[in-house]
Amino acid sequence: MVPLKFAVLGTGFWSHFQIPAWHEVGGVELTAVYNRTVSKAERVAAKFNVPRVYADVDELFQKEKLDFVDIITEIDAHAPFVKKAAQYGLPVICQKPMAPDLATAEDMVETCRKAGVPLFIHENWRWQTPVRAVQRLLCEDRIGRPFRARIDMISGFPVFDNQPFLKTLKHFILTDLGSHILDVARVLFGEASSLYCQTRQIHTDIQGEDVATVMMRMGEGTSVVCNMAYAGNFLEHDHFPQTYMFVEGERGSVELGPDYWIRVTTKEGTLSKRVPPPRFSWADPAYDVVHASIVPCNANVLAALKGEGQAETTGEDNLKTVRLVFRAYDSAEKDEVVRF
Ligand code: 89Y
Repeated sequence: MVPLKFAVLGTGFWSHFQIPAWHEVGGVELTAVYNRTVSKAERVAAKFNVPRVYADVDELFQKEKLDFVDIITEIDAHAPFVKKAAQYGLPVICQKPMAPDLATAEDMVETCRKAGVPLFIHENWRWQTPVRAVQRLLCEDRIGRPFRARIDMISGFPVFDNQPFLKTLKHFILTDLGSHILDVARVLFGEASSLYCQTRQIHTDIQGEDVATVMMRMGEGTSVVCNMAYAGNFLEHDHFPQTYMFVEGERGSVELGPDYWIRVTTKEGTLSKRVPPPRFSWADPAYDVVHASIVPCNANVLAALKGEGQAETTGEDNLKTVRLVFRAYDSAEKDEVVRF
């Protein structure tokens, strides 16, 4: 099978994992990279043997024969580059969060729809090994209908060290982490019919909120509370970036705890199982479970690009997550429940 040719726009922190994850999946050939600061693109090209480097996106689109483009730039560049890809009729993958606000995200999806160009969002959290394991348990109806759930991603890890731009975001934790956690909530419990959110800012040297609590009624009525924090404080079970969960169902409960332990409790007792992610040599050990999830996320999008199935995280699907993120800001600002 001829590999699909693609280019990467944006060669920051995330590209160092996204690119080897593509190589892990296989069936693709990275022919060019672009970055505004071209020396950064040159470094990434040398590291991953990419033949061509560009400092001009139009020149890249005109000269390269591509099957798709993968956008891993800063958030504000997502919309202009997605629209440019649509102009060139090129299928496009865009990193989460899709856009800095809801209207821009809606416009991106509409532009691609009108141009007949497939748009996929690189939303990888739902592809984490432990998240898929919880999803399977719920699908197998092991604990009966879930009536309440808690999803926690709370850490003192200095996320700003590797991603300094996060400090400058006016909207921080809900866009950066909420995009993932609210997406996982949708995958496990269905769409939200109501939402209430409170936010806090604990760091004094950042622009946005670093703590968010979101409560939603989801699917057939499950109450879901998502606790998120990057407050920079000290916690006993701080295993960044592991997500913990507790799901109560009519016949039992599921707990996803530290170190990827899942406990399923029913009238038969408690069954424990460890569900660690695969370890890849190119992944940063401090981000293992997240970096490992890039591989199945890319594989799912690639299958859709090859016409072998429907991708989970299309632009249309991700718009539902983006809506939750920005309605959460509305709710926090007005201290009001939002109904969908
Ligand atoms: O940017 C975020 C992501 O997508 O995964 C973890 C992270 O690096 C910090 O929240």
